[in-house]
Amino acid sequence: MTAIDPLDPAGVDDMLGADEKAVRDSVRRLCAELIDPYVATWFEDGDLPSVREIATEFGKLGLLGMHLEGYGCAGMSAVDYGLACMELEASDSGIRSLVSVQGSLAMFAIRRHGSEEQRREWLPRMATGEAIGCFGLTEPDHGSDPGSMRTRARRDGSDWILDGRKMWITNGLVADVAVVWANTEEGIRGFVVPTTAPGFSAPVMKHKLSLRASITSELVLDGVRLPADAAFPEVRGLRGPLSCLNEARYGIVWGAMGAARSAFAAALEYAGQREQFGRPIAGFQLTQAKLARMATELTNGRLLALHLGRRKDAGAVRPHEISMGKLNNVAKALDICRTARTILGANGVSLEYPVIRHMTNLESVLTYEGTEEVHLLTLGRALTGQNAFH
Ligand code: TGC
Ligand code: FAD
Repeated sequence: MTAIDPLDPAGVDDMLGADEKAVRDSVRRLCAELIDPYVATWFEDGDLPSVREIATEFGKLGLLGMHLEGYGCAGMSAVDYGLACMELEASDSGIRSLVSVQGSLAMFAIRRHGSEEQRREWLPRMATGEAIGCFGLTEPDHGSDPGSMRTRARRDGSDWILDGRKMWITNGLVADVAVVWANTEEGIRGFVVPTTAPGFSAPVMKHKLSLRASITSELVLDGVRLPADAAFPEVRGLRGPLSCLNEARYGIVWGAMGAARSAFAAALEYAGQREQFGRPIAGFQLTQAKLARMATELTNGRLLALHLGRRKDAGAVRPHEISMGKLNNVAKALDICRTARTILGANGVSLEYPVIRHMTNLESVLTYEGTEEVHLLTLGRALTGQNAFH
């Protein structure tokens, strides 16, 4: 029998071009050096101590805002960006989050909706990692329903005054710039807020048992005065933030498969080495059934991600397709991690192995960027034409 690559038993890699494989391999190499030796400790400590150094190294490789054009961004394809997300999340979902929030949320918002001055001021520094961004949409009382947000921006002469609170904001404490969405007399608008602005603070959120190698904060806006040109000039309404979420959700479609691949690889290796009843547990039919199902779902998930990536590069992908991808791939990644955990027995709950870390991280990934229910209803709305939200 010909030997197969157990991490790619159906040859999905054959659908990638040489340049795409080179992008993937360079991200994989950087993560192996910069993240993998340390990430379990960061997770255990509930911190990301070297976030600035990581951002700078990612910037050197062109990973920050890598699918954006101009202003120092790498201008890579959606598939390249997806492959990068998969490698980053194979290291840790928190590391992919750092890059998602920077590139797909904060930078994308400024690139798509910002004025020329806002782009020139922030994007080149964000692309190198010198400046870190965050994206404030969720509030304590408004998560799935951001349209009801209470954060408010009012005029004072030509200035804006922002008051309100955002919650669960990735990178908040370490950010140099926050893209904040607030209600105004003209509906929801986006604001570019330097985090040094008086009245702005970002108290860190503690007690997370998921995504621990990631900094999560509240954003407190207490009479933050901004000049007239701090607002995104054109975009009004939820369309603004949701256009950014499409980008980040797309990255998660790939990223989740990275976390799942890492858990699968750990389980496969463990099953080959661990002996019970005088033989490797990989020889038991029930273990093989688990591994076969995991490999099949990994393959399905990667195919869906690649399909959506090719459609995104062709300008054809629609939001409900991204909902389908996030819905499927995060749920399947969680299943894979949970099954991997059982194969490792008691070792499955130890941070000596990556499995429980990925599994608990994915609980956050299931909820953020639209919960499973939000994506089910978004897909349901597209299928039936009936809006179940309102
Ligand atoms: P709805 O009436 O559906 O839409 C309002 C306006 O938005 C437009 N729209 C979209 N535009 C672009 N992309 C999309 N995916 C869009 N979906 C809707 C829509 O056409 C409409 O435009 P217009 O011009 O007609 O006004 O709004 P709704 O209030 O019914 O809400 C729909 C719903 C529930 C799907 C939406 O609110 C939603 O997606 N909620 C989930 C919120 C969410 O995902 N929050 C994520 C916060 S950020 C985060 O989690 C970062 S995690 C860190 C990391 O990524 O690592
Ligand atoms: P809720 O909206 O209160 O939902 C609670 C439950 O009710 C869920 O199961 C939900 O699906 C369900 N539900 C709600 N509405 C319906 C409905 N109509 N039908 C059926 N069920 C429904 N946000 C940001 O803005 N920026 C960030 O950087 C960011 N980073 C995050 C990092 C982490 C680690 C986490 C955990 C979250 C982060 N978030 C961020 C917030 C995240 O986007 C929200 O948690 C998410 O949108 C869900 O909102 P919620 O937690 O308020 O839950």
